[in-house]
Amino acid sequence: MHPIHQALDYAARALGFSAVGIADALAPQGETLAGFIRDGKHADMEWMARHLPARRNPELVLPGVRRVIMLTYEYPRQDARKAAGHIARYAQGEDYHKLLAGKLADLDETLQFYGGEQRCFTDSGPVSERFFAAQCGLGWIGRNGLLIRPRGGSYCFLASILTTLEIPTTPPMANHCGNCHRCEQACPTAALQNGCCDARRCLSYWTIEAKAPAPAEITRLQGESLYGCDACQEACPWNNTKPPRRPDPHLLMPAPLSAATPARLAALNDDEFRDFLAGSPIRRIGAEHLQRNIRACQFLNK
Ligand code: B12
Ligand code: SF4
Ligand code: SF4
Repeated sequence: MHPIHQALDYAARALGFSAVGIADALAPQGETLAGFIRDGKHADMEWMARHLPARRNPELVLPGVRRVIMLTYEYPRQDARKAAGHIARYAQGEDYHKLLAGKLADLDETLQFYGGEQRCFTDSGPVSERFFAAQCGLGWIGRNGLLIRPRGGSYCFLASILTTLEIPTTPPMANHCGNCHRCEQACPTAALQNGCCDARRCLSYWTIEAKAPAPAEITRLQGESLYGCDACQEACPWNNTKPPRRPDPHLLMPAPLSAATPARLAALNDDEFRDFLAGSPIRRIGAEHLQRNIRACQFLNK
């Protein structure tokens, strides 16, 4: 292993990351993302169209960039609210953007020591995180569109560090989906086609990102999704393999949230909502959107 890769790997694992890979920043990304936007599959997330030039050319994000260092960080697999409305596993605990930003800043310092200039992101910038994660062999892109690891499955965050350092790259891995189509079959809204999720049909989009209320065609399929959706991950056999390390306790759901009934959550006014969900990624959707999601959960309204 190259000495910089070795130092990075050591530091990253000490900070709780489960894997590190190194991709060529200028590897051709193909037309998948441009086609996704051209077909309107990004729904009203117009920032995706704005980010397209930078996504396709990381030089616009960091001039002189040579590598994209990709990292995985485990989140919990258990569903802490089983019968009280589903909250996506990634969002059960503290806001991962904040949790990982400090850790990435530490890795940035390590790389500065070797003379590198860096920009760090986790779901927070114009970087094709799944593409680079697959490119450097952290896993493959499954039919649910997510990065799947042979040891660990898909329940992990991806984080990226663009760097000017020219560290040797790590090779991609073969796709192991085979003839399996379980994720497509499990998706309640038929949002998955050809390994890509159409945001216009995805419950994660409608319960988290959408500004407008979901159409009746979607809400009638919403089931128990209060915030996000994990159906295409729950169905994946690779999520039954042993995770590479224990999830960070900061990402576990706090007891008051796991105990809160939908009626209690729906009754929170704006101020109470902000207090109750302080530190949680759920906070950013606001009380009104959560109330809308709760009203649409037929299973909770029986
Ligand atoms: C926009 C977005 C969404 C949107 C749109 C979903 C979508 N279709 O991508 C919505 C809100 C619906 C969403 C939902 C979810 N998301 Co999201 N999302 C993103 C975000 C910000 C951008 C993704 C994007 O650009 N999508 C458009 C597709 C076309 O582009 P792409 O994902 O980069 O895919 C590339 C590769 O697939 C590649 N590719 C595919 N096939 C081929 C073939 C060839 C030959 C080549 C060359 C390339 C190629 O090309 C694409 C372009 O680079 C990323 C963070 C990031 N910056 O990457 C997180 C991210 C993908 N989301 C994440 C998560 C966890 C989720 C949810 C599971 C959350 C939940 N539980 O509710 C769901 C899962 C939905 C699903 N099945 O995809 C994680 C995924 C972690 C993982 N293990 O893969 C990410 C990486 C955030 C993070 N940093 O951890 N998400
Ligand atoms: S997150 Fe839910 S709605 Fe979206 S693609 Fe996966 S299963 Fe379908
Ligand atoms: S459920 Fe099957 S097809 Fe879907 S991502 Fe997992 S292995 Fe691939």
